[in-house]
Amino acid sequence: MIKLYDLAGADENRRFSPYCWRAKMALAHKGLEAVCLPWHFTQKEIISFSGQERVPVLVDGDNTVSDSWEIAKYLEKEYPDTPSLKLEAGEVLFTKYWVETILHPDMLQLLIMDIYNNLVPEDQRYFRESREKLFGKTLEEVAQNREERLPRFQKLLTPLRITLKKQDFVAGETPGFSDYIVFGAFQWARCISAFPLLKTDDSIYAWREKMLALHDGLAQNAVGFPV
Ligand SMILES: N[C@@H](CCC(=O)N[C@@H](CS)C(=O)NCC(=O)O)C(=O)O
Repeated sequence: MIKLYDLAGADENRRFSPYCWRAKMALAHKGLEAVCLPWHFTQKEIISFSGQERVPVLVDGDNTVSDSWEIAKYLEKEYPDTPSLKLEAGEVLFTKYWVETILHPDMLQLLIMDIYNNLVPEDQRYFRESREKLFGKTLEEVAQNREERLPRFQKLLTPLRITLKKQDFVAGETPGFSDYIVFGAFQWARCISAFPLLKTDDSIYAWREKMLALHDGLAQNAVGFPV
């Protein structure tokens, strides 16, 4: 059975990493079963065999693959007879870097206290120290007045919003890895925070509903907040 090391909160069933969600959705897309092992930020030694310190880490027989993008490429190569993640479209890379450099950093600032509040105590210490260093201010300062920053975040989503008015999925008529990349961000929010990021009449909200329902409601059924 494939194993996936998956970031967990103080509640071991709260699995909120956007990158791990990419991998879990990709596995489900291909109909591959995997056991998702809970992992905490500070349990670096548990994944040291992978030669790096982040999750997701996938273990498939003798093969160990870390990094969600490498995992997607690995699954395409090793399981060619399963539904494609449509990685060959060059735009997937654009989606990846847009999400990682624009969407995630903004979202992190909106969610930062919710993330902190849902971690085990050792991870709280680590998260506070590492993220306060990153931002040059306290977590509380980063989180201040988030309601006021929501319109800016909404504006950031405009290209995605228009695209999803014109087509069902980011990848076109059917979902692909680019959908999982974007969805990972929204599922991160949904698993960790009750703060609503999307309005119900938004095309992104409608798309997220479809994504939640995919693969027998894999993401819908995850521990989180139904916002
Ligand atoms: N480029 C990696 C990024 C993975 C990543 O940053 N994972 C986070 C969890 S969301 C992590 O393990 N962080 C460990 C840390 O901050 O120490 C990927 O695409 O998988």
